[in-house]
This record gives sequence, C-alpha cells and structure tokens, in this order.
Amino acid sequence: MTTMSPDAGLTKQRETLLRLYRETARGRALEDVVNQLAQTRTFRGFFHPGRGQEGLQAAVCTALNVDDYLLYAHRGLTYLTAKGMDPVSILGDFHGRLAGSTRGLGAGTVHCVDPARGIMGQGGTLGSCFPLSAGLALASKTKGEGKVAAAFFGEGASARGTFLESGVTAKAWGLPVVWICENNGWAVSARVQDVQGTADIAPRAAALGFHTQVVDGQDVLAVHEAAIEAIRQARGGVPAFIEAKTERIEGHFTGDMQPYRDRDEVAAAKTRDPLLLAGQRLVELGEDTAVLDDIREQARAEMNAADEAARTSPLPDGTRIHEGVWA
Ligand SMILES: Cc1ncc(C[n+]2csc(CCOP(=O)(O)OP(=O)(O)O)c2C)c(N)n1
Repeated sequence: MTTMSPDAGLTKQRETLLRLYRETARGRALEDVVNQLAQTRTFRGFFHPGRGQEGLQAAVCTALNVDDYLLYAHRGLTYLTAKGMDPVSILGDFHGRLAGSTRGLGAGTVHCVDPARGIMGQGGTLGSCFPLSAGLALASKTKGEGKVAAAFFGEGASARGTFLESGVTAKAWGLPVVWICENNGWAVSARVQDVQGTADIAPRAAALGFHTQVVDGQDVLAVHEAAIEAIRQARGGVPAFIEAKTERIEGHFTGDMQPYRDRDEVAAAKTRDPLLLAGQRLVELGEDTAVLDDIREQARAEMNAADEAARTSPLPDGTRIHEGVWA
C-alpha cells in the first residue's frame, strides 16, 4: 500500500477542488445566460434554476465515466456541462436552432440529449427516472458494458411509488444504479416535513438495501468523494444512493418570488453557496483569488460565446418535424 504525504494530499485536494470550482462556475454561467433568455421570453416554458445546487451536480457528474448513463433532473443545467456536453448544443435547444441536440425541435432543458456521453435526457414526469435508470442499468448489466446509470431527482420526486418499485427490483437484480437525491427541502412551495412527515430520505433507500450515504451538498469535495464510492459500489452490483442536503437559492422557476418562504431562510441559503464555499476553501489552501476570478470570467466568456453560436445557427426547415415519427 502506498501512502500520500500530507503535502501531496493537499496538492491533490487543491487540484480536485479547482476542477470542481471550474465546473460549478461553468454551470452557473450557463444558467445566467438561460435565466436571461427566460426573462426575455426567448423560449417557451419554464426554467428551474439550479442556483445553490450546481456544486453537487458538478461533483457527481465529474466522477462518472464519459460513457456512464445520466438521467438529469429539471433543477438547472450543470449536470450536462460537467458530463461534457457542448454548451452550444444545450443552448441550441433553448433557441430551437439546428445547433441544438434535437436539431431544431427546441423544448429546452427537458430534451437535451447526448448519447455519446451517456446523456439520455430527463424523464417527462417526476419519478420516471427510477424505472428509466433501472432499465439502463439492466441493459448495461445484460450486455456486460460495465456502465452505471446515474439518476438525479428532488426529495419531492422521491415520494413517487416508482421509487419503491424500481428500488426493490434494482436491489434484487443487483443493478448498477446510482440515485442522487438533491434534497433542497422544497417541492415548489411545499416544505418536505409538511408533505412527507420527515426531512430525511436516505433511510428509505437504506431499507431497500442500497449502499446509502448522506452528505452536505454544498461541500463539493465531500460530494465528489461520496460519488466515487457510490459509483464503485454500483459497478460492483450494489445499487447506491446519495442524499445531498442542499439549498434552493432561487424560486421554483425563474420569476417565482418565493412569497411562501421566510426571507431569513433564503438569506441563510445564500451563505451556503457552493461556489462561494469552494472558493473560500481554495484560498485557505493557498490559491490566489485572481485565479478564481479568472475561472469565473472564462466561464462567462465561454457561455456568452456559446449563446451567440446557438442563436445564429440556422432554423430547421419544415421537414425536420417529420423525422423520427414512426406512426
Ligand atoms: C408526476 C409529476 N408531478 C408533478 C410535476 C410538476 N412538478 C415539476 S417540478 C415539481 C417539484 C419537484 O420537487 P422536487 O422533486 O423536490 O425537486 P425540486 O424542484 O425541489 O428540485 C413538480 C411538482 C411533474 N413534473 N411530474
């Protein structure tokens, strides 16, 4: 067994943290662009901001292999960029342009797909990610692909019956699923304790026999380590569950002013911003603040350029609508 010197351990921690900081900053910069598009009604439908939850999404998705499967949730977009999807392709879906992953069909966040990177989209209804991820994991296991199927969902979605049905099957069949519950305490305007009688979701997964971890979702390093372990367990045939306790800093959708929420609670959530906390930790480890400023500026420039490329890409012609229609 080799052991790392304390200095080497800190250097490695700083490198990992810098990578997670960059991915969190990229996700946030992309969402700033999309929030702007939502406010100017450039696309139809809602956008559900992931502000406060980008860090945990980056921390899990960077731990996956490129070809591992991903079913992302509606809460933001960092899942996608951290898994390697091209922001031009994502923004092309918001603009309804050919650059989008649906080549002009639009529909925004729900339909961003990138099968080459394992990004299989988002279940159309909450809770569909459970059977869908179990199905992907079953395919991987049957074909001997060695891929895990990661699915993200909120604590609200975890109350669906599909959680139990798919969880029982995943355990019985040893399916390589990794379920990540982003527990932000709110489902639209309903507080979790009020509608589920508990603030904790992990005991349900433990009762099903999943390898279960509870982690501070604002601590990117802690989430990353939990994700590495969960993925290792799943690849070995033990379904894994992570409950990341997190903060929804903004409303349920862009424009929701959260009148149902205590102002002090929102203010407290902002102090637990994952980008802020990761930045503070990096400075403690000796990183220069100018480096962090530069990372955020580069992320902004990247996403603004991606928006320009997506916006100026051609519109599809009328025949696109018939492609992929089989009946
Ligand atoms: C089956 C189903 N019911 C209701 C909705 C509408 N809906 C969309 S998001 C949401 C809240 C989900 O809360 P949670 O799962 O905790 O995730 P969060 O929004 O907090 O990230 C609801 C009720 C839906 N999409 N699907």
